Amino acid sequence: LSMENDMRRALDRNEFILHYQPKVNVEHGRIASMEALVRWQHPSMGLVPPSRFIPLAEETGLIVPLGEWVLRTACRQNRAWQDAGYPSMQVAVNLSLRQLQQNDLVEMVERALADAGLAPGWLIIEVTESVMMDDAEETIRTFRRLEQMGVRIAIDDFGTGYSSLHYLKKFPVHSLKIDRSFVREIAFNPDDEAIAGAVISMAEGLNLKVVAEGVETVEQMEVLRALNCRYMQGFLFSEPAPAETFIPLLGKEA
Ligand code: G
Ligand code: G
Ligand code: NA
Ligand code: MN
Repeated sequence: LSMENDMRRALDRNEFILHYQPKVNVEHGRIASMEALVRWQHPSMGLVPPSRFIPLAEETGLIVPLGEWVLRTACRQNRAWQDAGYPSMQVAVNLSLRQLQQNDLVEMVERALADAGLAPGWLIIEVTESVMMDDAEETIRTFRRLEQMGVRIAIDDFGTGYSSLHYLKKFPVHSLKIDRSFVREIAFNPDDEAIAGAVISMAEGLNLKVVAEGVETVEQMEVLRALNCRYMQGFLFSEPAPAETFIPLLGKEA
């Protein structure tokens, strides 16, 4: 309960911050998008990772106002990068099931984009397969409205849930993120290589983009590249870091 109260206060006191982790297009090495990942800058505990507070935020419903703050902040940051003249990048935000169950989610997203002055096509919403399992008809309607608005939808941690293939047919999905558990041993485990290869071929056939998550070594990158994986994310390129960290990396457009 004290943690819950702490979190409520933390929202008012602006103790949450966003880090960003790039997804890189390995064909030319440029950043295709930035994923926003929330952290809690706690006055006494220091930087608290989302694994320590997102589950409680979901249970208590605090994820709704927290998630709105994340979305608004990420959209504003992306607009600021555009205004500063950096090469175009999309911004990705993770959404919990609890947020998708809000009747006004679509309006909330619309307002966040409008207030930031960001066109919907710059926003990617990341959801896990488990989100798609819940009350599928209602969720599909929500996703259709988001997609009609121009927002892009990514399936996070792809391959760790179930019914993935069925839901791929029914949901307006634009990209798949291959879960890091398939990437970790990909350089020496032929099974992981086969699974990643199959996901990439399927995605090509379905016209979906594929992002490999958790790429930490050059060897992993090379195996994935040979499988035609164009987008990668992981410590090899960058850890999640505050927005300012990327200023020297981004380079201005000519
Ligand atoms: O950044 P880190 O690896 O600690 O993230 C751990 C988990 O927290 C990831 O699964 C990530 O998707 C989730 N997460 C990070 N930021 C957010 C957020 O803003 N909203 C939601 N719902 N989940 C987030
Ligand atoms: O579930 P989700 O994909 O949203 O989780 C994102 C989290 O994964 C980030 O918070 C980040 O800390 C972690 N992460 C990102 N890249 C790597 C990586 O290369 N290796 C490992 N082990 N974790 C990573
Ligand atoms: Na994610
Ligand atoms: Mn993921």
